[in-house]
Amino acid sequence: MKFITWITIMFVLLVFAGFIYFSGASLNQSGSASVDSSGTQKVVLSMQNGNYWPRTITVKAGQKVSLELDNSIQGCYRSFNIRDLGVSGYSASPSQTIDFVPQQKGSFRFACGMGMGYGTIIVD
Ligand SMILES: [Cu+2]
Repeated sequence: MKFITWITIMFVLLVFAGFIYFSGASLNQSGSASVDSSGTQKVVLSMQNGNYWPRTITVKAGQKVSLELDNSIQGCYRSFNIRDLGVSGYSASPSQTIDFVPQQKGSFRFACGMGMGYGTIIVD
């Protein structure tokens, strides 16, 4: 085989390995809230592979959380519940955020209205 063929094969393998590495990394990434000037923790959820993404969000206790469900989220997934924190809301559009102040530290399950979409919120 010609040298140039080997170079091409190596290059393709490298790009492929890089793709696997980075797609894996982004799937494992968990969402942290960004905090605005008023101290509100902003979290944006979207939809990926039939569930919320990111699947794990981390917030601080005692500080307001403003949760946005972006345009990729449809139907029943727009109702958002964290039962153990007493949060139950419906967002008709992304601008209608679900706001709450998590007081209790711990790891809690969040879910849509019927429980098909779910994830974990870590309050610390
Ligand atoms: Cu649902």
